[in-house]
Amino acid sequence: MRTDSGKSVRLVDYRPPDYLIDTVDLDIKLAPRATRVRALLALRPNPAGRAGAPLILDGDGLIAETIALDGAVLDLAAGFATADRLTIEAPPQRPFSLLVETSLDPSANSQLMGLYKSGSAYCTQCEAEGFRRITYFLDRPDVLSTYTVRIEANKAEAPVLLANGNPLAHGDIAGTGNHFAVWHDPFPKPCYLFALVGGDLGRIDDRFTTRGGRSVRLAIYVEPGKEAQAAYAMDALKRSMAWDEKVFGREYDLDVFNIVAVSDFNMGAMENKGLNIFNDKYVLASPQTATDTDFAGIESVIAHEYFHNWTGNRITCRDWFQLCLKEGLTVFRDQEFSSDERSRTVKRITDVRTLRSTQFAEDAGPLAHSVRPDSYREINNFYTATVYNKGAELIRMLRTLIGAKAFSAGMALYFSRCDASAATIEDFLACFAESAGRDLAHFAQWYEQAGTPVVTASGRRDPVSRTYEIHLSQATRPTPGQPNKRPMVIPIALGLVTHDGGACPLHLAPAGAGAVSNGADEVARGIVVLDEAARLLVFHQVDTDVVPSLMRGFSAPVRLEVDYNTDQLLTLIRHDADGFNRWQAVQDYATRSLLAALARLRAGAPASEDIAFVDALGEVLRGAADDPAFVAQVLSLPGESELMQTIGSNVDPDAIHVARDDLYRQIGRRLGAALLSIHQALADNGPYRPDAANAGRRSLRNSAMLVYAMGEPAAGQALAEQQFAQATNMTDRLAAAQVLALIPGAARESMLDSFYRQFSEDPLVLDKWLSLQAAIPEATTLDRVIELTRHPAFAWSNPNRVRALIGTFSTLNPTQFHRPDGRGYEYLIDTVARLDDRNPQLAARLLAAFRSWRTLESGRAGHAKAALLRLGQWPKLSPDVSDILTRTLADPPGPPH
Ligand code: B3K
Ligand code: ZN
Repeated sequence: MRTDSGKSVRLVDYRPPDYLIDTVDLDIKLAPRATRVRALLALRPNPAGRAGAPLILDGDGLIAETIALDGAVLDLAAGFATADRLTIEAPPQRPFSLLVETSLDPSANSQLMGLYKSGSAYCTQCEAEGFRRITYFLDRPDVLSTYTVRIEANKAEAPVLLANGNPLAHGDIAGTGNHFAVWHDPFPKPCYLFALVGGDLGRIDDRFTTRGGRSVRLAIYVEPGKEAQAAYAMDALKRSMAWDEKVFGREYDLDVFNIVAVSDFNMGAMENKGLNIFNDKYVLASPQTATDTDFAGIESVIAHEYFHNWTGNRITCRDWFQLCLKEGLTVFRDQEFSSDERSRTVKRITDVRTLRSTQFAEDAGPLAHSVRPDSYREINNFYTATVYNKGAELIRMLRTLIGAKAFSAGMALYFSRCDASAATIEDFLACFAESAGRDLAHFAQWYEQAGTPVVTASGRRDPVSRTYEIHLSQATRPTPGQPNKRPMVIPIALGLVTHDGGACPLHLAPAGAGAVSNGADEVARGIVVLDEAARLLVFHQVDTDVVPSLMRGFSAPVRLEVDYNTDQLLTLIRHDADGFNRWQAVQDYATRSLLAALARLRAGAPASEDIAFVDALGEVLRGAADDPAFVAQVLSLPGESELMQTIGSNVDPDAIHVARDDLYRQIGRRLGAALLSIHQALADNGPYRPDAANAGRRSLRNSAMLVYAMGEPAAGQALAEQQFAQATNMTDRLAAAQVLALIPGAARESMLDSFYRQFSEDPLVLDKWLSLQAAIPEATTLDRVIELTRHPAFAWSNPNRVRALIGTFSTLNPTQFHRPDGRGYEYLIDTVARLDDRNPQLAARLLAAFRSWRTLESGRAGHAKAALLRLGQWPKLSPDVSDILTRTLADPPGPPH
């Protein structure tokens, strides 16, 4: 394991590389314990670098066997090649070659970075800094090289040999049992996009003809026997390729596109040029093993990695500070793809739920950072919800601000101007400033300033002047390193909704002195822009009482606070033309009801029913037939983690859980008959299909069952038992299991037994079985989790297993992770410490579950702090864990000055 230097890398220190590497010839002989890597690099001084500078190549745990400069072998005894660097003090100031031979042990690579073995297959992961674990290199994204890769391996052990680009040659090596394959990638790329795979894999094939007539051979490689489970991924790939041509004008550029699914993988997938490597969770699916959510996840990750071919690979990042240039943009692209393939409103709702529960939480705590950070100690810790999900929101806001037409023109300009380069956020924004003819300097602050702005709005109608006034203001709380916040550019999509369901046309008065005026084009599109601390909007010709519907479609990543009364919320729930805001109004109403219940709980006052809220929900339920997937979202109350943030300080997770359960119980009781009839009416008949319409019906049916069971436990249990026994697909089976898991007793244990027996051969399904148990909100769960780590279904070496069990416990089971006795924290700290040696990236991810510890009530906060301090005493921590720990414990930012 690398030790922590404690040093930060800073954006302001960026300098172009002193040397460039034009071509890389790799010759790799795979063997489980001693893989030989021969790298021939064609180097030259970079005209933009410092003349005569030493050449310093990065390494990480390398053992050099031979090094030759321009063919002359250098004496390794001179000590210029250490485990983590190769230094040539005075390299030639003309093109020269460097030959490096290293020897690796893929079987011992438990970090899953560099070249490692997953099961019996060899595979690689190089982003962000894994290539330096294979050979010495300028391991930075602004060094672009053309790669030719020869792989040799025992033919029986690894009949499949893959690398980036197009296949050039392959053949047997007589008398050795070995064979080889040569691959060439004509597109210059940074080394983080390098990949190779060797193994005994099954595959499915297909073809895609691009708009320009290129016939591309597609293949997905999986563990032998699982080929049929890759069909949906292949379908998603072809749809992604067609969509990127249609919507962004992007065509694929190689003769082949290969995807390989492996079971040991630190994240979802990796976009290596022409050879995407996937966590098998995002490839394998069958109706019996995968839920509708899994199918949707596969569709979006397949699309995401494919879309990286242009946003990430053809145009890459100059340095890791620009990570959002590829990630935020590519998330935006995959969100748009899924919106077009499925329901746009429902997709938006689920994306915003994710943003609020992950990114808003990150932004409100010690790990807050800007979308483009300005310093890092360990880059792997910056693959965050802020870079990815908030990064995507910034692209969406940009499109909202400048309009779809200027946005597409800006994208087209970006693709043509920045192709084959390593670009920055400034390069990207310049294209849109040009296409829209606008200065985007103020907008660019979204990339620099961390924290979630709070927008406050209040409205009032004056019947005499027939005007409606909206006072808008914004403020952002301090975040680490940023005590003083500036106002941001916030596009607010809005409408005025009348109580009988009409829409009032928007006649916005010209802005008064000192205010920023709104472009007529924006108002016509229903957009106003708040770019100062406060703004007063005056709408004319408002002849009837209206309710402002603000931030339609969630037009900016902010928290909106509006002083609606319940009548106004009901008007929005009934009549808002914007589906997102109809859903949001229910969420707001529910939050209000839950906060009131919490206040009563704190005051020791008796619980009371919120009949008005439940009846409002009942009204939405009556329209269930029109849009089941939407109604399922309406039935799902704000999550516990979201409520913890809304409360913000002195948080008691148990009280939140009690209040939320109680509201569900009220809904289940009062609307029981309606819920039950929805469950019956939507009973599946016909073969399983994963498309949005079918999935939407299942989602409403299963939400109805869950809420019904909250209100009527005995009848609900019977219903769930029956559904569990009769289910013909995993969506329905797991939904029933989730209901049963909440009810203590023999039925639960027998369900778990039967689930295990049925799927004991399928690790991805057993992950669901582990998660089901880790999420039980009962005091015995921690012991159950500890017990399960000794179960044959569990393995510390596999990130999916660890996340399914420990990740679920620490992030999706708030009452038990935040046990009042602190044992949940102690356990997570022990786990992080034990995993750190083996897989620091995974350990650091788990540790991030502590990010909201300061918002907890003092007893829990004290236990959390003690556990974190104990980890600090550990003799040796990786840079990954040490970085998260230091930031989590740092003093909170002071008030603005
Ligand atoms: N680019 C990769 C993530 C790499 C993470 C490195 N720690 C997957 C993706 O975002 O597409
Ligand atoms: Zn990505």
